[in-house]
Amino acid sequence: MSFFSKLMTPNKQQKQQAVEVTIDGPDGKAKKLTLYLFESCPFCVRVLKVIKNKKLQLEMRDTMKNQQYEDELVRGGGNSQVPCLKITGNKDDYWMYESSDIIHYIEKQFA
Ligand SMILES: N[C@@H](CCC(=O)N[C@@H](CS)C(=O)NCC(=O)O)C(=O)O
Repeated sequence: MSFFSKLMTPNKQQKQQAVEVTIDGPDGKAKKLTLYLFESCPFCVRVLKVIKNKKLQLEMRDTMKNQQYEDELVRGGGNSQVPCLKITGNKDDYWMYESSDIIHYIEKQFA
């Protein structure tokens, strides 16, 4: 199993402790998080390490392995750059680019 696959796959203990990744928005409604990424991207690995440390189970979409994910990233976020965190709200989706912004957001939401 590659280092990347290990980061993508929670172990048994982490599965038991895993936090379901929905957060409350300012409107009190849950929001869903989806991470767009691909394996050879070092910025994605930085984000994955934080997700792993926080024991979060996010939906991951590999844009290299699945053209449909690449298309939805470009259509929705306007750019094919990864990592990108999609924050699904009730009305609008927010597409957050930049690994440092994503890490900051996750650290803040799951402190
Ligand atoms: N400053 C960005 C850099 C991200 C970046 O360069 N991602 C590369 C992969 S490692 C990428 O998506 N390149 C393809 C593209 O920009 O369309 C970050 O920290 O997230």
